[in-house]
Amino acid sequence: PAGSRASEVDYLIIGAGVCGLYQLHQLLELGADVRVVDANSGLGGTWFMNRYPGCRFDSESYTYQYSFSPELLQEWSWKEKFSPQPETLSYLEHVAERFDLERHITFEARVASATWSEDEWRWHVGFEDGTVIRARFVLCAMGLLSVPTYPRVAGRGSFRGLETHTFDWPEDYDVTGKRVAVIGTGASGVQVITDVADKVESMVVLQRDANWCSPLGNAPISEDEMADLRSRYDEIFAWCRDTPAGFIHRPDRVLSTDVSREERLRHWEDLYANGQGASLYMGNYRDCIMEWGPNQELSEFVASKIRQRVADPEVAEMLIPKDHGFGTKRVAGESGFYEVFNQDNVELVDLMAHPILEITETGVRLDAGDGQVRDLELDVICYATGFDAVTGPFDRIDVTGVDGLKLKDHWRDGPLTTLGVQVSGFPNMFVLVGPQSGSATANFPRGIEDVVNWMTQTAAYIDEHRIGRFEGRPEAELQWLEHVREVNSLLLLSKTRSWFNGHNINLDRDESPRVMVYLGGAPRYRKILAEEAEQGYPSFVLSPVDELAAA
Ligand code: NA7
Repeated sequence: PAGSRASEVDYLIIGAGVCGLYQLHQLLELGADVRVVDANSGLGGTWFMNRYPGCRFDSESYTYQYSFSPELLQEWSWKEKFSPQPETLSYLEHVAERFDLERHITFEARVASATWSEDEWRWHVGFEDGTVIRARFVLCAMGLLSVPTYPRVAGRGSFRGLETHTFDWPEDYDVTGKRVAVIGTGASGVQVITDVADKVESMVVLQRDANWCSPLGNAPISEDEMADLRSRYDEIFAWCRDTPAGFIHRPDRVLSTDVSREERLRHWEDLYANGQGASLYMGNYRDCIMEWGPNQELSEFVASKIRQRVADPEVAEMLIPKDHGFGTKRVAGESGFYEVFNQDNVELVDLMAHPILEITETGVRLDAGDGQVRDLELDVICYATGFDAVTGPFDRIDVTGVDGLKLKDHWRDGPLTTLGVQVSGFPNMFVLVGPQSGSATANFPRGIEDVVNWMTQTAAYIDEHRIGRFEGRPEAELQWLEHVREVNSLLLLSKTRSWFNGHNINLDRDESPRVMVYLGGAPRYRKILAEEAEQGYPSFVLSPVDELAAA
């Protein structure tokens, strides 16, 4: 029955988001004994939680969907090129209904602990309500960005109005006529700021570092366009499979230095005016995201666009990132973000010059300089301050492996994984979404399909060969770390302060980076995983069930 919590299962998937749902479907197809648990009261993960105004894809909608079912592809219609959150959540609910997935999911079940039993070759998964499920295999699909972070400022929680993270935004809250402060200008901040600007009485945007944005190019999808997309899905997914990040955009083989400056600028003008989604940074000359020189020239081009769009030159300068080049951190998609700052009811405050002193009952107290303070009287404080990314969802669970080893301790100096899919010392725990995995940096459904397909093939192998214990080798972990470091170093993305390199809650702003993501590209990652399976899993130690029985 729905909501049941049987105490034994072969495969326990944590998380009913985009990844967990697909893994559930694939394991059911295999005939496996599988259950999904999720802390939320409904499915959808990221798309269940993030209900802030303006929340939508930065990926083209038709590439951000499952590719496994031709029937599903033919029956679903996307309404916008970059789907808003409500439509995306409806899509995931439709998938769950279509494939009868929901009865295998237990909601409002937050995992508190997971303890490996060497005597049983089972995980004992403990929930916040005290119940325990024993599982042969635990599959982690808790998401990359599911633990929100807040500024460490005095008085947080004491505000009498609405004080919320974008992640927890109350869907039915009406901002019309309200006095709002938004802290943070990453992908989420850019969306919420743009959406509410002309509804609110006033908005103060509190910005630490500026972030680069590129025009999203959103528009409705007509029936004819949808019919054309439907007729080309095979071709579209084949194309996405071949691109480094699983997007429709592919870096140009041509280098920026192979063409004249006039041609470069013409190309960039075209991408800026007519491009879509990530085309300006993923579909550009490849050296723009690999070499500082070309990157700087592209950054100057984008900065010139900001100067054209923002009326007040001082505000324009504040909105131009000075600490990093274009595309060296996650670029936010925007639709009229810069024009917001030309509105009389919007003010931009530089937090580096005017830090937050405290949150008060009535708003935010800022350091106004010269020993003065400035009190912002508000109705809403919105933290668009990001997430304890990638490892945060693991840290929240007390994971204990072989000989009492804690995952937190194993990852103290940064994550270590076997090919991004396991952790040595934690047998039978598979990471579908987590550090150093190809799933983490791709267009999400494309990235997770690779990992889930590998996992499903591995589950079939486990069944066929009666494997009871499956554990990554420590030496393979160190080799993987070296490999990831090496491939990541080719991209400027690995050299900036962002959640890609662990510069979130884990790090002080001056500590050395961590290897959180795999930037070697989806085709390469897929090939590595395929070879691993073909060669009988040389990076792992596999023990048949009979060995446990014999012990
Ligand atoms: P991001 O991209 O991590 O952005 C967080 C923003 O919040 C960014 O502007 C940060 O400034 C700012 N921030 C973080 N901490 C603070 C504090 N303490 N004070 C002031 N400002 C702060 O998160 P998003 O939710 O926007 O996007 C996450 C992902 O979702 C994104 O990459 C997409 O894949 C979808 P900073 O630049 O660090 O100075």
